[in-house]
Amino acid sequence: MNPEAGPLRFSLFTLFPELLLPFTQEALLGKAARQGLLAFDVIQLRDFAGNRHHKVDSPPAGGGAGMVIRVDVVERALASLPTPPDEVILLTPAGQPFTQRLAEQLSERQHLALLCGRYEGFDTRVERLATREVSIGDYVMMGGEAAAACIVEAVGRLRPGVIGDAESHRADSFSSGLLDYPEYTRPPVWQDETIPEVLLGGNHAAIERWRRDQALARTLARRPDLLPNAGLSPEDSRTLLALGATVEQLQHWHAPPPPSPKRRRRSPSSSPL
Ligand code: 6GU
Repeated sequence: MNPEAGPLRFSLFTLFPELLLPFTQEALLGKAARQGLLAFDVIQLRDFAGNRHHKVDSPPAGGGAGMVIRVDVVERALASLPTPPDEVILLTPAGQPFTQRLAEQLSERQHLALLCGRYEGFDTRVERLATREVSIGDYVMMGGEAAAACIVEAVGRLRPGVIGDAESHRADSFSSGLLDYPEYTRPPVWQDETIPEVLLGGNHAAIERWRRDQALARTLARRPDLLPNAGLSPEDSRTLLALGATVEQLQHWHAPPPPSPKRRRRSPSSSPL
């Protein structure tokens, strides 16, 4: 990526700016903003209510509980940006799952707008103002702010210079598609648990192989669903067999992943929604 392109800008639209400000001001994201690597605007949706009471919501058409955020408010809020963003991301549990792959794609953009809902949600016509809808997992939260914080954290750290070399190396280790290997530091013995000999021996090739094997063992035990996309080498396969994986499982993990629903061709008989 071209660092001349300037900072990655996040425009975060919310009814609760105080929830998001710390993520944009503290720790590594705050430092990156001060260095000009990232830029944040936290924008109060209420400022675009267009009425004296700053009211952004109305009861749902057709009746029912709760309140719904008006589409015209969101339209005016987005129109207030000096330039149109590359993406307008609507945060909703009904969105596409947020993954490391999507984080990588978003980190290549220059300007991302994120829309955080509250209450019963947005008028569905807000979808027409969005380039995509994103969910951070299969559970329901009371608003999109925590999801926006997750996205800013995962995307921001992928921009050059935002995290140090050490962490950047670890990032590669997750991007490998496996869970991370375990780390140890002083003291050498704690509650009868010692640091593995290999880590104290200074044989860097042996340490590298041990870490790969640990990553494979943890992924096999905790998240076997990640293995089909992990790009396993023949040596990895031997390790997994030794760890108790079956030949059938290995064949499954080496099979090319199924086509994504978007790319699969619709058969003439399959009916649309
Ligand atoms: Cl993006 N918003 C809300 N309210 N709940 C969620 C979510 C988003 N992603 C998972 N659960």
